This record gives sequence, structure tokens and C-alpha cells, in this order.
Amino acid sequence: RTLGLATSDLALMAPAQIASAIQQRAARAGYHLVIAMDSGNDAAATVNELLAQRVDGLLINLPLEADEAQQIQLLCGSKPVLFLDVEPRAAVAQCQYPNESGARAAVEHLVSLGHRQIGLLNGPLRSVSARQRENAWRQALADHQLTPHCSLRGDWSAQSGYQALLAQLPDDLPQALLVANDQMALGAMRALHQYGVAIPGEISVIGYDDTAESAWYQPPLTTVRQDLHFLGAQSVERMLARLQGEEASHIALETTLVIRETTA
Ligand code: IPT
Repeated sequence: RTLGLATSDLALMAPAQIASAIQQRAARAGYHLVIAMDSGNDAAATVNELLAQRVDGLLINLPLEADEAQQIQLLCGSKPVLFLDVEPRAAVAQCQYPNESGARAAVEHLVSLGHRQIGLLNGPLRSVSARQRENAWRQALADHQLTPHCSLRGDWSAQSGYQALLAQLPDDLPQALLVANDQMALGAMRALHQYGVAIPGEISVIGYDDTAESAWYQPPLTTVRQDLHFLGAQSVERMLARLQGEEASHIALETTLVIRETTA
């Protein structure tokens, strides 16, 4: 009995921690897990790798638009497929955290601290989750009659966060920065340290994900927590239910705000 996982780059912390949780939960149920990593931006090819290995069900943690997900679903025929990073309006089975409420909670936290100039460091726009986090940031600012201060972009890696901040420094920093994932926040904080900008004294930084490392940043990172271990376990349980012909019970996933020491 085998499950397949198609995943984005496992050099990234969130997909790696999700994959780890999936593997553990699958093993506990007596399932072997086959992983195919998409490095070439070709979701169909990655899914075909799994199908060639005769998996019983597929978990897809690749950023997909609705039509792409529907095509993957067709490709998989009668095998159950569950999507972990898909445009929510897609007519496919999904298991994912809402991005809008998470990013909104981050902005509300910054506003409640008195910040008015709130910038964004976002992930790549081909990621539906990145676009949703950005939309929610804009909308939450507008709801407070605030205008976006700066909108920077990286590729989810720490290095890209570092470079994005270096391009913005030394002047024109916002009072607070929402970073669309913790890894980019790590790089951003490194650039701020390098320029002697105090966190949170001169700028507040809030991340997104709460990966296992985020409590160990200096200072420890305030962030929007997606419980990645729970997501992985939950996605396997939903898949097992489908394989046993059960109606998949729908448990709504919610992010939570974890306030540590990078916001004030
Ligand atoms: C999303 C992470 O939040 C982000 O940090 C990055 O790792 C991205 O995945 C990679 O695709 S989590 C995803 C399940 C929406």
C-alpha cells in the first residue's frame, strides 16, 4: 500500500516539514510513501512519476491554479487526489490553511501596535498562496485607510529575503514588515542587523509559517502559524478515509498568531 506525494522544493522548510509529517502519519497507517519533487515547474510530469509507481492515492503540495489542478485530477483517473496548495475555488479535494485570514491577522497585530507604514515582502507571484497573502495585506490596510508602504518580492528562500531588503536599505524602511514566510524573514533580519536597524525597536517584523526554527531566530520571530505537522497528518487522514470509501470529514484548518519578540 503506497501513497504518493508531489511536492515543491524540499530545500524549503515548509514543504519539508509537511512532507516529514505526511511520511510519519502514512507509516503509522502502514503505508509506504513515494515522493516526487517538482524542480522543473512541470506538475503533470511530477504526478506522472508517481502514477508510474502505482500509488494508491496522491497528495499534491504544488502551487496550482484551478485549471491546472483539474487537469491533474483528470490525469489521476479514479485514484483519490488531495491538493494542499491550490486556488480554493478549484473543484478538487483540498486540505489547506486559509491565507487571507492569516495575513489579515498579521496586519491587525501590526496596526494594533500603532504602525501605519506597513510593507510586504512576498513570495513568488506564481504561487496562489503568495498572491492571497498579498491581497489580504492590501485589503486589511485599506480597511484601516492605510496605503501599502512597499511591496518587495523574493522566492521564499532566506537569501532572496536578504537581497530584497538590501535593495530597500538603508533608507525608506516601513515601521513594520509582513514577510510572507519565515525563511525570507530570516534573510530580511540578517540585512537589517547588518545595517544596525533594531528589531523591533526601529522596525517590527512578522513572518508566516512558524516552521520549527522560527522560535530560534534572534530575536525569536513573531509569525503566523500554520501547524505544518497537523496539516501533514490531517491530509493523510483525509486520504485514508477516501481510500476506505468514507466521506471525507471536513476539518477547517485555521492559522494562529504567535507573538514572540520581533514585533512591538
Ligand atoms: C507555503 C509556505 O508558506 C511557504 O513558506 C513556501 O514554503 C511555500 O509553501 C512553498 O510552496 S505552505 C503551502 C502549503 C501553501
